Amino acid sequence: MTTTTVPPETLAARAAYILRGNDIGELTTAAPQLYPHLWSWDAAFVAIGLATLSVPRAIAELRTLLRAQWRTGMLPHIVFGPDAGYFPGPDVWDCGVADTAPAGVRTSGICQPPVHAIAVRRVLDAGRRNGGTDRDLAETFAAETFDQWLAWHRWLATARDPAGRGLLEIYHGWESGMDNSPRWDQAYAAVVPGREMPVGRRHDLRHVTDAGQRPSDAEYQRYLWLVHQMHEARYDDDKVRDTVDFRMTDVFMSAVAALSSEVLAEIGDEFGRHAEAAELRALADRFRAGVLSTVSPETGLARDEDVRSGQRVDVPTVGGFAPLLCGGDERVVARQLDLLTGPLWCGHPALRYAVPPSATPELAGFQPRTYWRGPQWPFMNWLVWWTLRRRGATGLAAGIRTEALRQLSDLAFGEYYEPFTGEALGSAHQSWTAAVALDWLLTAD
Ligand code: 9WN
Repeated sequence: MTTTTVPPETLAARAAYILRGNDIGELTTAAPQLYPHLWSWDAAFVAIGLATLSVPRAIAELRTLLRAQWRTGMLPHIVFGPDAGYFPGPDVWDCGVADTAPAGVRTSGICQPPVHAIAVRRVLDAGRRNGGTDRDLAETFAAETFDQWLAWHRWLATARDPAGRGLLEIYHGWESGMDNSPRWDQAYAAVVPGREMPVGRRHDLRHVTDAGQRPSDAEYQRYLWLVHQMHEARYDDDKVRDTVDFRMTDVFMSAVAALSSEVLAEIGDEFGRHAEAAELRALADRFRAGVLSTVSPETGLARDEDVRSGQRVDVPTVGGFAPLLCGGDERVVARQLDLLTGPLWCGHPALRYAVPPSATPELAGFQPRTYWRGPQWPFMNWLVWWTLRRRGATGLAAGIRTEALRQLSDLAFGEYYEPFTGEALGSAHQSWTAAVALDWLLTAD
């Protein structure tokens, strides 16, 4: 059945064309102009989309990310390609000051949510479905790289959850992938740059139709100050934790870690890595318990915490749906499903498409055109769809898929969308947007 206003084959062909166009060899840029490099969690979704076209190419994308793995196990949030057009670029990050940075590749010094095991699962499934060489390549890839993904999860569990609370800490809003979400406003308000930061070097504002779609210069002052502080600490995990002015637990990242640890455990079992699979399941339990411990009895949403003050953040953003991703308590999940479909979220009467906005339209300070302060993000729709299906909520998942594809039928493949009008915003031809469309349209299960 056609679920879009353009034929699905047109949408798929266009999405494939965009991914191909953003492919610069060993990496697919997150977007052609705004983001001319590889971003960690984008690369996972990109690989999921690429797997529908070419299993070897999907594997190559993930291998590029893995080549940039730090000796600690961290997967960096950016792997820089040859293009100079992004700020802050490799000169600002200057990761050579760190003892543990990888050799021969330029990266940033922070991380992003660990969605990668889902990509490995999807690539493996695609290879097995196709059979022949694709199966061999995908199985070899999963077996060969298992230890690297495991190292990544172990690093998160130790460096980012030092007290074993089941809640991952982040030291920059960029690490959440939801850079200027209202989730972080309180924390950023307390970040006072010690000197003027070079925001004049920003490239991003040249690539959007109006500056209001991006974070402000005042926000960038703080973003750059935190990078400066991490650089001063030589990106040493312990030193960064003790010195940086932003130290938050991130419930959404913790839920992603629980989900991915569970997925990686399944892969481990398939390849006879039973001890490691058990370790990963224990991690999944730990992160799940951590996320559930933050759920507000009043709102039903999970809450981040300022580690220094112990203060919880009661701001209704999509991050609060962390328990939907990781599960663990049927009553909490049932309440979240009601919330998600209700009038504050996907069922809000003014939404053009019934997919989750990045913040509820009822939030004071909701901004429908600004980045993580209101717009809907297609990759997020895919992640919610995938986890809902995994948890058996197939009807609801199908509804999200239908609405998300309708939203993409303008063929712009926007970075994010204005929730009331459906206008594509931010970058056009965003890779992970094209990738999730391909997966929805070309993968049968
Ligand atoms: C900073 C690439 C990335 C995404 C993030 C999104 C945005 C970068 C930026 O773009 O962040 O990392 O410059 O705004 O917030 O989720 O991975 O698409």
